[in-house]
Amino acid sequence: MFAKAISFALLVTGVLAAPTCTAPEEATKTVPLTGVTHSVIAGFNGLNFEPNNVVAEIGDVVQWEFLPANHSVAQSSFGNPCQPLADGSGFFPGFEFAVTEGESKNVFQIVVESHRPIWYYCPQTTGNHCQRGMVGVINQDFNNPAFSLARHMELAAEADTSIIPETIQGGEVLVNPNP
Ligand SMILES: *[C@@H]1O[C@H](CO)[C@@H](O)[C@H](O)[C@H]1NC(C)=O
Ligand SMILES: [Cu+2]
Repeated sequence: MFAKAISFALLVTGVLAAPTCTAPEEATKTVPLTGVTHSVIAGFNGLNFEPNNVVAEIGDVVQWEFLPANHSVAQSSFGNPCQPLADGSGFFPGFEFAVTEGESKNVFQIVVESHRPIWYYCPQTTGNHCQRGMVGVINQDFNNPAFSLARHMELAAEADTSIIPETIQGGEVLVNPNP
């Protein structure tokens, strides 16, 4: 009752003006959180994710923050760098981080749920961000040079097209704590 009354009050006062923000407690967390957050800056020094190579434990959060331009982030696979996962899964928060100065008012977070490599790209097709190097990885297999980030970037550079995922899904969009 009480909670309902509160959310109704928030609704009528317009506090929920940013409908894309999911409250943390609403997220489905399948692994216990470690409390560690890895920040990745999209658009740092041009068409880059910085760092583009994150090593994370299960339960760590990876958080993307967005510098000026109109970047996003979408999960891909090692062999197909500039397109979403073939089975329709994978995260993509949409294009809602465009900003002309400072950092975007929102950030995007995922929780790392395994040690398997997670490949991702910026799906901004205007300007071919993916092909030009805007790709990254979480937990690449350092013992397997055939699946390195360097090789992935080569494949990205050769990609004929970059694809904007159709579905917004996965992860969480949150208000940037340090805009
Ligand atoms: C950002 O890019 C997307 C995809 O190209 C586009 O649909 C959207 O209109 C752009 N937003 C702004 C504010 O430029
Ligand atoms: Cu981009």
